[in-house]
Amino acid sequence: MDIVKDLLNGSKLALSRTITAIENEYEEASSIMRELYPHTGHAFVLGITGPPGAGKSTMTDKLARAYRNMGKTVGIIAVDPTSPFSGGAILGDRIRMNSLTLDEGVFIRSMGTRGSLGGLSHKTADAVKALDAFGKDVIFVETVGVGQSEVDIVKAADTTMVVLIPGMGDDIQAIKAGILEIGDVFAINKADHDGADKLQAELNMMLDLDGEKLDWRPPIQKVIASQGEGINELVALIEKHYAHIGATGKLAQRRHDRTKTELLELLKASIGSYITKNIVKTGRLDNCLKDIEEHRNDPYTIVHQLMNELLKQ
Ligand SMILES: Nc1nc2c(ncn2[C@@H]2O[C@H](COP(=O)(O)OP(=O)(O)O)[C@@H](O)[C@H]2O)c(=O)[nH]1
Ligand SMILES: [Mg+2]
Repeated sequence: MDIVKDLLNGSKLALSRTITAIENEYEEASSIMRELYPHTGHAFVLGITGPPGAGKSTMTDKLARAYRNMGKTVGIIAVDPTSPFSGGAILGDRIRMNSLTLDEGVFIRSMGTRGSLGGLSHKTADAVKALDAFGKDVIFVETVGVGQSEVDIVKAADTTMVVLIPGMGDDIQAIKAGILEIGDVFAINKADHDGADKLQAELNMMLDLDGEKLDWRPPIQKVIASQGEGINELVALIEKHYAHIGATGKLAQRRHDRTKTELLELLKASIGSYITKNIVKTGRLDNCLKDIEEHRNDPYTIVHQLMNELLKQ
């Protein structure tokens, strides 16, 4: 396909169109992904999550610049499950990441909600693959972390950074359930505000209680993203984690698990669309239902028959 050839040759327009196709579930998206797949698997994917307004975009901007200074190319996907906007620009993020828009080595894309959240995490994963095939060295996936479904979005990441801010009070208990488990590195942003040390102490206590990650105790870094303070230290911790999972085989394991989940989900989606197309839309489901309701047949026999037909195809 021409679009794939162009993307692999470095066309930002082709990359942009590919992500649009993924986002809108255009027919061609799966053929594009098929051809891109052999070119993926090179990028380091960093997930960035945390409550709204924590400074994730500000931090992404600073981190991206730090990686650019290290000579790496950067792709950024800002996913906002709460935003109706998609297809290009969430204005606030654009402004926050202003310094990057003129840099040829940076590609920024926002994705908003369209369809289910589960769909969004699958689309995010494909968008990451497109950026990977395009040749980006580092890919940031920024998303609001408030619920489990949003957390699924950052599962596409090799390393996940959780951004917290002081003044959340008792909310820290609520956060514990959701995003504490997924953090490989913690950033306490807005350290210019009161309460950063208190939050750090609380967080340290919680992380010490968490026995699961024995071979990696997630470090905590205080940051003032708006002033670029603590950013280099944060990069060092992120790189340290990446090196750690590489050396211990955890990176391979994470990618293996991710591929497995993806494969299963694709398979389920494919069977689901077979059912929609051949059984629901043709009116067969309604006919079967009628047979069941009038006791000419039962659900078990019908499912057995339909499955046999599907398997013969
Ligand atoms: N005081 C202070 N404000 C910050 C800091 N980092 C970001 N902000 C501000 O916090 C607001 C939200 O930032 P944004 O990056 O959009 O947060 P996001 O919703 O997590 O992406 C913006 O007005 C930023 O300028 C910081 O370190 N200190
Ligand atoms: Mg943001």
